[in-house]
Formats: sequence, structure tokens, C-alpha cells
Amino acid sequence: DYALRLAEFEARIARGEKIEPGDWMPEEYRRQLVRMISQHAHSEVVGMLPEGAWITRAPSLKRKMILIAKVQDEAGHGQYLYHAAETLGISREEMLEALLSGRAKYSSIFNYPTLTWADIGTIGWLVDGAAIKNQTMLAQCSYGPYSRAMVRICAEETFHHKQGKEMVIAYAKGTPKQRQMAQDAINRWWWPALMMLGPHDADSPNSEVLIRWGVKTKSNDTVRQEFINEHAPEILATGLSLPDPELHQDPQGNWRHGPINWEEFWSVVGGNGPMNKERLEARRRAHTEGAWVREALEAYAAKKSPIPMA
Ligand code: BYC
Repeated sequence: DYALRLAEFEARIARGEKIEPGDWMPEEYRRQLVRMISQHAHSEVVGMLPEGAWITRAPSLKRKMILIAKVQDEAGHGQYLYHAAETLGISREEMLEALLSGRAKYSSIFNYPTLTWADIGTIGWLVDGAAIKNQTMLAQCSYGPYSRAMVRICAEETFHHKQGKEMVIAYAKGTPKQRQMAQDAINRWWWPALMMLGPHDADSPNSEVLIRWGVKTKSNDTVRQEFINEHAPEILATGLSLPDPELHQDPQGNWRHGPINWEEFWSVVGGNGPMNKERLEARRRAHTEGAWVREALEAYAAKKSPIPMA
């Protein structure tokens, strides 16, 4: 019966075993994972847009090649994650429909514009930096396909993080104009990067069950603290500043931040951020313009099929 199965399931998680696609799982575990993994997949795909906008305007061939590789990696991450979600019984079409209709969430961070080239370095350093902290935690998660996807994604994002950091450091040491561009980008991305890691623990309704079942192994605030502790001192060491007058290191060594503007966060999550409409429009356009590719794939599959299709 249910209570027994649940106890077995929880005992497996407590032993550190991975739950695999065919295994028994509570419906709520499945629902939470479909929610999180599909949102994560959408974030990767929508996340290609802010950086993709700068591929044609990269300042050198080297930077252009790096950016193309990074954006292509993000498409690949979306693919692994859609596949991981499919193992839970949801189809790619259902997930895409949820994204394109505006029902599904994706990370708030990608609803901000990329105004200058320095934003590209800053996204690598801060956004990938925040993503890695969250995903290193998720690589330990109890669902096998998600945890394995995270291991590979984190390896690739470590490269994304390093190229961003290298770029921002170069501009911080560059001409006054370059330094000013880097500072402006840090000023605009710092707070959204902190918000990206989710609401404070007290306002995070999903955390309790996710932590209980080993999907999240750390809370939103814990991951945010790890992110700040690594990034605040490194950014300050470049001579750039952070847009938080209350930021300071406490006696325990933790870097403490001032209040986060959660009103802004919920407005972005609710569809009213600076770029929400453009992002969804771009995904809808890509879907419509890609219809012929899906049709061609189906026609090709039908030709190859040993069973004649109607
Ligand atoms: N944006 O109970 P909570 C990347 C929602 S992409 C939007 O704390 P949870 C990259 C949340 O969904 C990496 N919504 O939620 C790609 C929930 O609403 P629902 C993206 C957010 O799930 C390209 C409600 O707020 N990473 O690296 O326990 C270029 C309450 O929150 C956000 C992932 O997707 C947000 N930021 O914790 C460069 C990681 N935060 O769904 C880089 C996977 C919260 O109940 N996701 N909400 O209606 C997670 O780890 C968790 O879902 C979160 C939130 C930590 C984000």
C-alpha cells in the first residue's frame, strides 16, 4: 500500500540511491521534477537569446567563436533537460506548448536586456556563476537522469564562467571606457543574479518537499550565500564595485547583502520584466519558422518506418 511504498522510497533516498525512470515514486515527486526540469530546460533555451543577440557584434574572432560555442552549449543543455523531463512521462510537445502559451516559467534572469558587449562577460561570470552553484547542488539530487545531466552541464558551464570572468577582468584593467562598460554591466546584473536563485527560504513554498526528497540538497538562501561569498570578493578585487551599499563581510566570513527587491522579482516572474514579451515572441517565431523542419523529420521517419504509415 501507499504508506509502505512511500517509506521504501524515502529509505532509498536516505541511503543515497538514485531514483530511476521506471521506479515507483510519489505523484508529487514526479510533478515537482517535471516542473523544475522543464523550467530549467526552458531557461536554457530562452537563455540563448540575450547572448545570441551579440554573436554578430562580437569584438574579435576569438570572442565570437567562444560565444557561438557557449550559445550552442545552452541549446545542448536544453536538449538533455527536455530528455530528462520526458523520462517522467511528459512529452516535448506538452512542455513547448506550456512555454509558448506563457504558462510555464523560465528563469527570471533572461528577461533582462543585454545592452552592451560587457553584458556578455558579465552574464558568464555572474549568471553562469549563480547557475553553477545551484546546479552543483542539483548534481547531487535524488533523481538519476537529472543529477547526471547536471554533472555534464556543470562541466560545460565552468568554461562559460571562466570565459566571462576573464573578459570582465580584462575590461576592468582596460581603458576608462572599457572599465565603465564593465561597471555598468555589473551594476545591472548583480541584483538579478541574486534573485535568480529564488525567493528567501521563508517564501519558498516548494523547498520543503524538495529537500525532504533530496531534489534540492541546499536551500535557496544557502546557495545564494555561497554565490556571494565567492563572487563579491573576486569582483571587488578587480577594482570594480558592487551596487549594494550594505554589502559587507560578517565576522564569520560571510558576505552579507542588503535587501533584495522582491517586488521586481515577482513582477519579472509574472511576465512583466523588461524583456518578457520579446523573449516569448522570439521563441514563438522560432517555433513557427521551424515547422518545416519538424514536418521534414516526420516525412523522413515515415519513409524509413518498416510499418507503412497512413
Ligand atoms: N525565475 O518555491 P520556490 C543557465 C518560482 S539556466 C523564475 O523557491 P523552487 C543559463 C518557482 O518556480 C539555469 N521563477 O521554487 C542558460 C516557484 O513557482 P512555481 C536555470 C522562479 O523550485 C543560458 C516560485 O517562484 N537554472 O544556467 O523550490 C545562459 C517559488 O519559488 C525563480 C534552473 O532552472 C526564478 N529565478 O526553487 C546562461 C535551476 N525562482 O513553479 C546560463 C533549476 C523561483 O511553483 N531550478 N521561481 O509556480 C531550481 O533549482 C529551482 O526551481 C529554483 C527555485 C532554485 C530556481
